[in-house]
Amino acid sequence: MHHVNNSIERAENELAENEFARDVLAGLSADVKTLPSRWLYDERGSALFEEITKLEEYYLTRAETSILRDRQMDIADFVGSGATLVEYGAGAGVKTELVLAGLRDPRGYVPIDIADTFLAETSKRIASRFPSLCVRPIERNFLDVFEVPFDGSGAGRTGFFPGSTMGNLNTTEAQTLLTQMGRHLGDKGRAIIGVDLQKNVDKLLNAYDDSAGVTAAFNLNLFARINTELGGDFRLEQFKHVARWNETEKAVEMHLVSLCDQRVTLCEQTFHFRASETIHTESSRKYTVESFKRLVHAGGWRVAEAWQDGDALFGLFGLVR
Ligand code: AVI
Repeated sequence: MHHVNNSIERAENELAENEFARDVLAGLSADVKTLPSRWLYDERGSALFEEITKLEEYYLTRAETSILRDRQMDIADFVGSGATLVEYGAGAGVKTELVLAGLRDPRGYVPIDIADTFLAETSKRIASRFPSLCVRPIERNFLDVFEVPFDGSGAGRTGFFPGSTMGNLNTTEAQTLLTQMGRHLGDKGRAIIGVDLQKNVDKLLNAYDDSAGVTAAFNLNLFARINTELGGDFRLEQFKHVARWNETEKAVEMHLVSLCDQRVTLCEQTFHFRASETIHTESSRKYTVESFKRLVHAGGWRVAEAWQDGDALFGLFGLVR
């Protein structure tokens, strides 16, 4: 049995690696080079992101946490009693505990995450803190299409998608997710989504190019990962992290800029980088209350509540169908 499990695990790893290789080869072959941001989160990338959330310049996590604290009772009223919380991209689940602690008689918690270690740890911690809660983890990429097997009537299902991760999705991905959430949570379903708000561009750019260089390390780690996992020969010191504001997209973009004319080989293919050429690695879209309303409307939802922190940096929205 152990032997079978090991080979299934190996096959799964190979599949995931191929997907990574496919994305990297396609992204670096394009005229305008890009790499999908989801590959930023290997073990080191996830640890660096954790560090980012504690930086002075990265106000997002603090602002959202303050809303969850200050509005704990309003959130509980919005969700209602006897609810099941379905979390999309659960991660470490710290914010979840704040929500669950405020809810009246919560019945279930369904964390959905592709990172199995996070998922197992979070599920265990939450189950021991809230012993009466039925915890049912689902190991999936929340952008895939899948079903959520619910117990009972399905009353009181509430989706939870904090952290402004919505901002990292392009419009099609965001619509697909909102539609899928509608299907999972039902006609009476509700959702709580946190997104970063538009503001002074310097403040935005500082949050994505901190003085300690943690975000730069987070971005450059993508090349380190390609070197380790795909046998690449990127010289990290020949690239530089840059954060840019894209006014049309209303997004902060992370790029890696080539500091000289150079070639990089991986998976037996060679790629040419001109001096100053950039590789786009992530977009973080920023919303206004109005633009967020339009986004969710197109995905079959309506904004019923709009909460903000005291400095109006971050928005937490309560959605109904
Ligand atoms: C995970 N996500 C919401 C972060 C963001 O703000 O877009 C990722 C990040 N990238 C650079 N710093 C943080």
